[in-house]
Amino acid sequence: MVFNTLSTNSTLPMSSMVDALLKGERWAVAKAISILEDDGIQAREIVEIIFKHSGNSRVIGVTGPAGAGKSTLVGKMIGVYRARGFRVGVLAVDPSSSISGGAILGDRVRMQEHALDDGTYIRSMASRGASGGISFALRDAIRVLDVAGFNRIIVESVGAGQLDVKISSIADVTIVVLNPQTGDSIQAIKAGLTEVGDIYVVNKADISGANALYNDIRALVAEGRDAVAVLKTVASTGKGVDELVDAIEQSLSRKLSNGYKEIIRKRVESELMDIVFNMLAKMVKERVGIEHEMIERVIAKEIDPYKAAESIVAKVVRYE
Ligand SMILES: Nc1nc2c(ncn2[C@@H]2O[C@H](COP(=O)(O)OP(=O)(O)OP(=O)(O)O)[C@@H](O)[C@H]2O)c(=O)[nH]1
Ligand SMILES: [Mg+2]
Repeated sequence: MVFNTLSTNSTLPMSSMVDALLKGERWAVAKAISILEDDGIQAREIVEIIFKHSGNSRVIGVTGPAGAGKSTLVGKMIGVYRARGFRVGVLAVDPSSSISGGAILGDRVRMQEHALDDGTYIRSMASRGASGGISFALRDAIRVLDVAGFNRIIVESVGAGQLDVKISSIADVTIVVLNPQTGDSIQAIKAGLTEVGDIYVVNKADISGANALYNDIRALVAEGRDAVAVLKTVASTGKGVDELVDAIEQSLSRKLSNGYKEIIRKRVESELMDIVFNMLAKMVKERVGIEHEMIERVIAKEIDPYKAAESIVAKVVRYE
């Protein structure tokens, strides 16, 4: 089944693309991620083939409020990592891109000095339409970059509620970027970002208010958590980015030598749970649907919504 053609307008076999992917060829990376975003049968085939080769790269999540300077910072991180001999993949998760392409363009511009470097691959990802949620395509795109030899993979996402939590469950190290300009920085921290970050970055340290924010964050994250770093950067000039990469690498080695198996176990559990929920949701939608009659019965108060849902679920799932 592995040797199907890639698409109707391409005669290239899947095996050639995967061979090229394992050699780190960019066109194959691009093609594979596009197939994943399309979410068809070929997406499953790619994962089936590459999965056993994956797991060699470390994933760095970069999150925080809009405009914090994440993309600028990631651009500078690429430079530091390249200078240290790493190959860097960047996935910019862009939840708004279905509405506007502006953010994607902005990211490209900010990171474009690396666009011609073979050791760097930058890609914006829109959320996957039909099956809901970016996490499936994102996890698999990380695997694609991983097997293509990008040994540091940076995932940028706007800190907007649930997605932050997802990023921290996918990334090995999570960086929360804040800045003194946006008044929502402390709000963001109070809203739960304190639990997800391994490293907090006060970016735009060149503007006033940076020290106060730095002190606030230190006070907030210090409570009850070990090994959390708080750093200041000026992403636009690169100041502090070497130190940030040091902190990331320290955090990675600490995790790898202490409790990493448990992290992986939890990550696999949460991925399986996501896939199972998604499969069940699809089965309900495609095979059963919600019958008109059932809706009428709920409206008529003949049956409560939970009883109605139970009878629908029972049509799909039979307990063994
Ligand atoms: N003064 C100053 N400006 C910065 C710094 N870093 C980034 N900026 C500016 O802040 C603006 C937003 O930067 P981005 O890198 O696009 O921020 P972002 O967090 O990726 O934004 P979204 O992806 O839209 O959430 C840009 O105009 C940058 O030039 C910094 O350290 N100091
Ligand atoms: Mg950005």
